[in-house]
Amino acid sequence: MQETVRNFCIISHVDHGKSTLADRFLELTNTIEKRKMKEQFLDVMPLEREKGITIKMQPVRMEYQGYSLNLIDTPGHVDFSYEVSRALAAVEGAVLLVDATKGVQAQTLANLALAQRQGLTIIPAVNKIDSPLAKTEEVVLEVSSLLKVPVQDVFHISAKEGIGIAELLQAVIEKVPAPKGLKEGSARALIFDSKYDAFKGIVAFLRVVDGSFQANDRIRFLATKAVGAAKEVGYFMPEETPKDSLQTGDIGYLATGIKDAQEVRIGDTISSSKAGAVSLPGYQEPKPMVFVSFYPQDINEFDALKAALSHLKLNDPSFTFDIESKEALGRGFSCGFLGVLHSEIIAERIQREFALDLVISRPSVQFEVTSERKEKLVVKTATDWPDGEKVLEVKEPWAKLEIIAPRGFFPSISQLLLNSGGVSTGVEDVGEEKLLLGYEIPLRSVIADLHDKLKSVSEGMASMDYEIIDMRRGDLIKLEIWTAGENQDALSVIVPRKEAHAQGKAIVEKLKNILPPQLFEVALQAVTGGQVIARETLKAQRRDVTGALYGGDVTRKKKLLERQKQGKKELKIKGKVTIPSKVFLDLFRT
Ligand SMILES: Nc1nc2c(ncn2[C@@H]2O[C@H](COP(=O)(O)OP(=O)(O)OP(=O)(O)O)[C@@H](O)[C@H]2O)c(=O)[nH]1
Ligand SMILES: [Mg+2]
Repeated sequence: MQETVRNFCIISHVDHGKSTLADRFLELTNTIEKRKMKEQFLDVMPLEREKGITIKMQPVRMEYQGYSLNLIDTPGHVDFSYEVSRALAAVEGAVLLVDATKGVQAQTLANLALAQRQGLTIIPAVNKIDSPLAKTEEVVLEVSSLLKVPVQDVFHISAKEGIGIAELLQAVIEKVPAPKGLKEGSARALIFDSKYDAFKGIVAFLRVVDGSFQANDRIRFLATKAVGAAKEVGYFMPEETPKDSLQTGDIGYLATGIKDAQEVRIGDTISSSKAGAVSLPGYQEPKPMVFVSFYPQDINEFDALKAALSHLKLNDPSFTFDIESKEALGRGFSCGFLGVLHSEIIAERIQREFALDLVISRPSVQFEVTSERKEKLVVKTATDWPDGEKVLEVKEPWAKLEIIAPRGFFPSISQLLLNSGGVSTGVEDVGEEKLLLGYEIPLRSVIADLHDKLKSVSEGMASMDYEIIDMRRGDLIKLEIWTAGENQDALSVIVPRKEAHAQGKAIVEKLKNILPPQLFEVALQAVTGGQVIARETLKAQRRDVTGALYGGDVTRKKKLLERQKQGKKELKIKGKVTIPSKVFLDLFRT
């Protein structure tokens, strides 16, 4: 029954209590048995539970007072805002949650803007009112002025203590409109997420817009032109529970039986008609801006890594991967991500879910390099740098950064941003106590731990959100690391000219400490434009060639040492250092 369906999601800044609120809704509606309940129930991935953050959106259907309530819990971290935007396209309303101890923060604004752009009904609620640190009245005022609604319209809740939960759900039923859409005629549904299942094939997460889908229905994918049959349809309860059909306005899943990731795409429309169906507006695929190379530690596992990346992409279309190879590391992938945490999560998932050990490069941005001979070159890793050619211009991505912080931290935050190459674009008031600081800054500085630094200069009180604006000229050069006179290109990095010396020094020093001892002396050099700018020496290790000799045969001992000396000399000439993958691992770890 379309009239009794309500589709909504919970959005907020990271950690404001979305998943905990979802727990209370699941309890109130008896969707989960009491004895099975656990904190942040919808954070089903082990990685989410360990890190205490939501990474994937999670839909769940609840039956309550004659209504079918489809809730989608969303992540709050800035790297996962593509998840949020996909969830928002599947619903009519959003509960905007704001932590009473923190107030409005950067992703509160960003996610609210996304929801408003979708034209959703927004229901504001201030959470954690039980906390001794709660500044409930102040935060309610902040939220009411942000949304331009009366203070009475802002709900006061505690997701932890279960205060105000039934009233909030009642408001969802009353305020969020029932889904529109045509009951009769050909069926259309938006694929807002998907995952791979060894038995069911690719499972598409659907928002049915028009008509209905039954098991065994013939289906068509409008963008990819693939065809198939619905193997199974059902609801998220929250585990996949088969049903006879998915009705107009429903959120549920459809198992496609299809195994080829190219055929089932998030954002595509599934239709039941033979011809003529019009595609639903899909999603603007986000452009990855942070690049990290993944290499299998065991070079024989290249194909396994490729399969793992393909499977994960079904569950997260926002990262990209392209084959690359480096002499020292073999074949691997240059992968594009929406942020550093995003890259760490995918790397972790590969290691856990597919049992593959990886060598992971440092995150980098994508540069545009114009050299004398070539037109314009896209440089994702230092290996792509046009060696031996004159570089005329380098451009790098810049971001627009928004920081929300209590007034008192203004000086220390300004200093931090100045040191990171940021340019102030303005300051606005957010309520009485806080400021919204605008900056433009190289993305390179944002991904180099800016968030952690911001937290530390603001005692954890400041929050930030960023988005890419354009490419700008920068004074950047390639920094090479040489061992025994040989360029180890896998270790090259692109750095601002004025930081080259400090970074080069830091790398060779670290390399000296982690490189296993060699039989000959090894020069470790940082080189830019053919010039050595920093140097360390790894002393030769004297292997105990005489150890196996007992007694006092001095002449033999001498002879052996002599031979070793000679051997070393030869090694020094043709000496080649093979860097084990463990060293790359240690070196890339920040
Ligand atoms: N005191 C108090 N703590 C709460 C309340 N609601 C949630 N928390 C705590 O806040 C922390 C974050 O809660 P989550 O539910 O994981 O927050 P979230 O918004 O889902 O976080 P992300 O999904 O990572 O953005 C947890 O430690 C919760 O126990 C509340 O009403 N009162
Ligand atoms: Mg959560």
